[in-house]
Amino acid sequence: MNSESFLTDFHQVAAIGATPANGVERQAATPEDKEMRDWFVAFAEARGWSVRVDSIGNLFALVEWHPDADYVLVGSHLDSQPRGGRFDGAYGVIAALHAADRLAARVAAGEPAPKHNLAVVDWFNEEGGRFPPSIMGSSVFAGLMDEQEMLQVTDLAGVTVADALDAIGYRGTDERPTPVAYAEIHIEQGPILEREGIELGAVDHSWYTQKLDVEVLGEQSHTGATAMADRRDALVAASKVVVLVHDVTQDFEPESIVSSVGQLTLEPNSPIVVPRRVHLVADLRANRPEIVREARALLLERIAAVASEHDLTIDVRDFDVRPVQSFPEEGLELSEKVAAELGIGIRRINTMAGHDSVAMNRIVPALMMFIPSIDGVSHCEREFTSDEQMSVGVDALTEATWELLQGGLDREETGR
Ligand code: HGY
Ligand code: MN
Ligand code: MN
Repeated sequence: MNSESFLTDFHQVAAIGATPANGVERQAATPEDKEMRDWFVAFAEARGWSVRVDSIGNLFALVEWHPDADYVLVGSHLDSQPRGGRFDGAYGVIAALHAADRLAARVAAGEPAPKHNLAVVDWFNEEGGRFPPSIMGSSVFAGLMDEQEMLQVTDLAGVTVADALDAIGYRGTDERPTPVAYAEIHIEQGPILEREGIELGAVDHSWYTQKLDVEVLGEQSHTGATAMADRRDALVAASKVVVLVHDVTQDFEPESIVSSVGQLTLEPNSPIVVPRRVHLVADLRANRPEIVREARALLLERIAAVASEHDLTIDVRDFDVRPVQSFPEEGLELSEKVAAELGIGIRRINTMAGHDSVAMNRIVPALMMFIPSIDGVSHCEREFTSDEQMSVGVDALTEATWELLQGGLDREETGR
């Protein structure tokens, strides 16, 4: 198998949910997500691989050499952010399918069958744009989130995860493949590999991450007939909270913490009514947990001052808290060995973005690799990685997966 067939598939799939400026709109459990999943199923079935869908919508293609062996899982996610990039997640799933194709052909051509079976996975709702929190399907699979609770999460239109999965026909009942190890390749979504001219990243740690769910409760009144002193304007207070979330990063070392408010809803959202309620979500991340915890404490203090200044209530709730994940040393060394054998450059690198590997590393040894992002941008239509860079990644993922299939990250090897 050469990279041509991977590249043909990647560029063909990029047309699904394509937006005018080369991005994609494929939010979780939308018709476009269904189209991506149908493509995944067709790829697997054309090769005689069996397909399973579990009860939170995770989708698996099984390459089985032994009837009762357990599985190395390899994959990523096919859902995207609104008007997102065509590489985030989809690259890792298509690369995993092609790695599996190459390895199945290698065994069919006479190579002894490996110790474990292989399962390629498309994790449901990694992005968490339509249905927060993110990394949902793999976190339910790993037992980190409650499935029944996640099935009842609703989008802004009040549609539940359960109904949305039913609507696209991907709310399954199949048994989950038993994992022994996990591998994922993904675009870096940052500037380091491109800046240093290095083809691969071996992900060693993930950043500490949490969300703040903020509800600002003021009082509705007439924008034209209410004296300024009598207003309890939820949007003015919420706007100050948004700026506080941004400015708190200035209390710390540059680039040691990142924060944003990415979602805000307003009620009643009428041009001549003083807003009574604003709901917003803040995202806080740092390379060390204590930085996020300190920023959170500063924000709670400052938000309380805004509430009293405007005589209204502001409730703040922690959610989607993700501890730092350290990926096993054996996996990092395995990636470095594969890179050396392929003659490609590699360096160890943190991930600031969350990934399904962060959930999977909680239950089995996980290995994550990055390929460069041009200009380091992601979650936007400008997201880009070249064919050459993607092809190098497919080669590396293929060989790393082959090592895992031989038992390269089995527990006795990693002592976990
Ligand atoms: O949460 C994340 O960082 C991922 O992009 N969903
Ligand atoms: Mn992703
Ligand atoms: Mn993403």
